[in-house]
Amino acid sequence: MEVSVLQKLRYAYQPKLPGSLCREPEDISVRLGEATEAAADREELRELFPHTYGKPIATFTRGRNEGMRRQLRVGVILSGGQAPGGHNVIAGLYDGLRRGNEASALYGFLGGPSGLIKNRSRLLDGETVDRYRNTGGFDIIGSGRDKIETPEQFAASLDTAKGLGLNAVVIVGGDDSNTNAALLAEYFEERRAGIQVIGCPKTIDGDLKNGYIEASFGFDTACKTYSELIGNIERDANSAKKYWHFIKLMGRAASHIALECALETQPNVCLISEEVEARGMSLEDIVNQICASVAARAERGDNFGVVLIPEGVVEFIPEMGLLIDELNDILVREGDAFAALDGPEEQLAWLDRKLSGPSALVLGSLPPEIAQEFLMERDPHGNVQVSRIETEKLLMEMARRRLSRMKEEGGYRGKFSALSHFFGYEGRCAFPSNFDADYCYSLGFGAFVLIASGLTGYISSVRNLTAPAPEWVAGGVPLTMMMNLERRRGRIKPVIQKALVELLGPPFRTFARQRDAWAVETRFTYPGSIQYFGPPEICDIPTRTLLLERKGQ
Ligand code: FBP
Repeated sequence: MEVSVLQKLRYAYQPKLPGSLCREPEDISVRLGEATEAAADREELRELFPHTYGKPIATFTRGRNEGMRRQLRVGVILSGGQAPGGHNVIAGLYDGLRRGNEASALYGFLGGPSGLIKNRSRLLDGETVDRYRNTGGFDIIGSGRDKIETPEQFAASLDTAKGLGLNAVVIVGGDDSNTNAALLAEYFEERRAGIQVIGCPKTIDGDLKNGYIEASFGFDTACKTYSELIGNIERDANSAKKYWHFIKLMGRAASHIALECALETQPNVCLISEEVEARGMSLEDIVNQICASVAARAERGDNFGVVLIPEGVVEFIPEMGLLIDELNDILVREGDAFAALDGPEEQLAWLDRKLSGPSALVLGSLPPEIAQEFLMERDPHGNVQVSRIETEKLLMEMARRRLSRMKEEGGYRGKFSALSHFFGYEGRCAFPSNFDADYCYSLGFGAFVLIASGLTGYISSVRNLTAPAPEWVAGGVPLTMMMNLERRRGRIKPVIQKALVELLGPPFRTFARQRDAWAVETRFTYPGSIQYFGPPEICDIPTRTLLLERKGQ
């Protein structure tokens, strides 16, 4: 296999671990705190999780732990979208297991949760793991978005785990996948299967966090990759002085990625979906906001700029959110009738009759190619695939129309030439930054310690992340502690709460204080590329979001 020079050098990188894990395995023990409660809906969750509800928070500390030398068999699943650092979770887990006992074994389930359901796995040996250390991607075993949902799928998962003689399953995923981990842990406990389940917080979207999970892995690297690209575009815009760039950024629901990139690059406009919703902003309000910046800059002779758009924004614009909800309902209820229709025109005409008046109006007002994107297949969790809706093109086109009206009315005298971009997949498999490489390795190693200590229904956690790695605090947080009940696809379900951007939180407030100046002046900043080798102040620096959130505590 040919590898790049960087890949070769990254193989040799030894990720840093929290001090509590830098000991002989039998000297790493677990301190358990008080019993915990769920984030909300406590009584209902206590009933739904009678065997795993309310466990104490676990913190690793120095102390004798004979369990750490046990021979273990563990299976690992990478679930959902790729996020830089997944391979290091596996490397940390593998190294932990083998340091504990040379005879321990790690199986990787292929293609996500379906690997467990369908009994498709491979034994991961040292040589294989070495080929993936400190690299991006999930290709060591692949990933998938299937859910373990039906009684048959739970039973099949148990059969697979028993068949392989597993002591534990580790699920690396976002809020939905860790909800699945909680359900699986409860299912195994109820049946006294003796198989533990541990989760790991993954998602570039950054929305799996709370008082105990400071960040999901992959957010750091993805944001730094996008920020580099945005900075490059800003510099190009400032050099040529002739284009407005409309850049959509990944982040299915929350706008953490857009906000972090804005703090890093100081664009002229950055939409924050949570604010759009809180202020009840319509599509027209958003277009007006963008056009106000374009017109103000044109007055200064600056017919160029950069607009950042979180990909999830469409669902937060009240009239679009309503349209999506109605479409979701109709497509679930009358999916077969819809599928039988002959082509886009017929589909739109059929929907026009089914939708409420306001929603039919919104869908009808969209350019047909964009309207079509709202009808694409939902993901297995029932979510509309926002990464496939070209909001950046929609807003660009609407701004163009609005500006030409403003010109006719004498309110705008500039030139508007615009280009659109979507940065998403470019950032999900980058070589993990040192932060993500260290964080993920620690999460994986921590998952091993939780397993060796006999715990189940926990998510591996590493805290105090803005301090140098030796001062990080590692342990486990009970999954039920992060849960509440929510309506999903018409049914009330236990789920892990998604963390949206807090409009009173330090990252948003820092952005809001400066954005009026950015909208008019050229205050771009150019962060450049991720640095893997060099002084810690450039190589190990966490995201601004994390720094501001930790400072604000
Ligand atoms: P996860 O939450 O599963 O980590 O995935 C996040 C994400 O990258 C979103 O930002 C994006 O909307 C989505 O995945 C794209 O999904 P897909 O890879 O299925 O196209």
